[in-house]
Amino acid sequence: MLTFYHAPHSRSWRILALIEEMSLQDWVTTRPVNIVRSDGSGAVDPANPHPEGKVPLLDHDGHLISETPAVMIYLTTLFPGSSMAPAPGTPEWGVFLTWMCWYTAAMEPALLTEVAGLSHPVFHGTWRDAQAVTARLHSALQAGPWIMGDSYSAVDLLLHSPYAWLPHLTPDDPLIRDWVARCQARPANLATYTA
Ligand SMILES: N[C@@H](CCC(=O)N[C@@H](CS)C(=O)NCC(=O)O)C(=O)O
Repeated sequence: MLTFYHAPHSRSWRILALIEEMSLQDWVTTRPVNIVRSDGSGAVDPANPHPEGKVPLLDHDGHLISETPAVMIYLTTLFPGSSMAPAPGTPEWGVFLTWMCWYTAAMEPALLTEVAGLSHPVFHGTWRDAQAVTARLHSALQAGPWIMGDSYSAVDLLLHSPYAWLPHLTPDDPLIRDWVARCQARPANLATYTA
């Protein structure tokens, strides 16, 4: 049994959107939970088994899978054959894994340090900065129309999400702005963004 723990207006909307894109609603039960918000509101929900009280979390028969890219990789591997990820084990899947890990190891930290107004040589040496993120996305989108080429995938869903959440961070780059708009126009994203 698969149970997805979700909090409205949080990072977990991306998993909700993936479930919608892959039509997994009959396989995954979504369970809304409370979380502590950055303004101090909310509370840790005793119904949420995440060890830190966070979302997203996927429970597969008692095994807990957290971290958004891990949940995305897990679901697209468990249910292969959708357009949201290349077939597991192929070279294209290796590229897919690279983008998933790059998001969590470089893109999100770079954008968050920018939001926090912080810079440090150690940060730059590890995850670079927002300009480097822009350059990497621009380069990938030159072939386009999606990050991995012809087909929208979980990579687009994940990588456009900080710009959907914090639009002022979107670089003034037509390739990136148009891609973000195309991602946001996906019916699954429109249906789940505020859910
Ligand atoms: N690196 C995690 C971050 C998860 C995360 O921080 N989620 C926030 C919601 S946006 C949360 O659950 N916060 C509750 C808390 O900090 O207690 C991921 O990408 O899945």
